[in-house]
Amino acid sequence: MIRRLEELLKEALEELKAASTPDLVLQAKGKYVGRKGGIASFLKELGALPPEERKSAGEAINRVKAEIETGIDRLLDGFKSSDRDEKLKKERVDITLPGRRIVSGRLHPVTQVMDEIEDIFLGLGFDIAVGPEVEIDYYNFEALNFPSDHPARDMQDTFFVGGDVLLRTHTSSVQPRVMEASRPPLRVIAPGTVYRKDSDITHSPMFHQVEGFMVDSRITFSDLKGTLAHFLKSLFGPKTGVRFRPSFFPFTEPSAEVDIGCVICRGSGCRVCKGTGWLEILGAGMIHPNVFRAVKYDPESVTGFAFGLGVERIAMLKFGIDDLRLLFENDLRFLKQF
Ligand code: 2NM
Repeated sequence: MIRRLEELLKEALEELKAASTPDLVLQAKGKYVGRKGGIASFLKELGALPPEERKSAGEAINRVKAEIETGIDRLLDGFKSSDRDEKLKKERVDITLPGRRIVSGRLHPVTQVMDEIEDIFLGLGFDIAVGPEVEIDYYNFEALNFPSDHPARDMQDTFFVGGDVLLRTHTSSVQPRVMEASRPPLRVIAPGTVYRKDSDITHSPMFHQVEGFMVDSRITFSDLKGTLAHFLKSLFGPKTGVRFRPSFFPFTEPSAEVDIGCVICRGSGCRVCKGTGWLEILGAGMIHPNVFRAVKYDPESVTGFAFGLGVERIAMLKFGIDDLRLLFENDLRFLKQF
């Protein structure tokens, strides 16, 4: 029996040596150490042996079985790791490949300037108010003391939606809404989009404004001058010159136009300031008594100032943009520069 066992072992090891795939190894496993394999039939023979031989025969069978199983396990492990090696080789990441660049977006220059203006006024204790872009005649004109024959009311300048409904021509329309809904003291700015039937090299039918006002008892023209000078020096630098010229607006009396020293030539005269050394930057004035009457404030006990500015114009001056249309084309080569 021992001799036959050694023969089985030799045959098994030779077969395993020749097994070139995991399937062939498993086939051999069944044939030699499986439930109906060679080792199993030796175990069946044990019962027929005289009792004194059973122990050593049993030990011999187990030794051969273990040896075959060790061979099988070693081969299967080998297949497994060479499988993995091949997989790793195939899936290897080429770390020399340049990465994909992450492109970050940025804010439109008009938005950047709008944010900066809001920050300055927030720093002065102003609130931010918004109102509808589709507005009624009352808030856009009537409550702001525009006479019925004022040229701004002309069909030629205003987009009418129908009847009394129009696209607001300025964010001043927000001011009577705010005043109606609350009482002084008030410090409010209204940033937003406005619409005018105007389209040429220096006018876009849609543009952006920030308008603001301050109302309390005893607000004076000095408050207007101090506030706006501080605002313009914050926006364009502390050395910026500021001057006030008399002007006219329906909703303010007296009214002023405010200039800054030219940020392009610093006052020596250039194309942008038309040789004057000054740039018109905003309009302002003391709120007209009729505006207060429209919102049921007593013009005898409250006063206030108001101002308005165009954001595109300020963005152009701040960034040195010489063509308004660049702000509306959304050409990434342009927008990337800010
Ligand atoms: C400007 C110029 C002057 C203005 C007036 C008001 C209101 F509603 F309070 F009366 N809001 N904005 C105003 C005054 C706007 O823009 C050039």
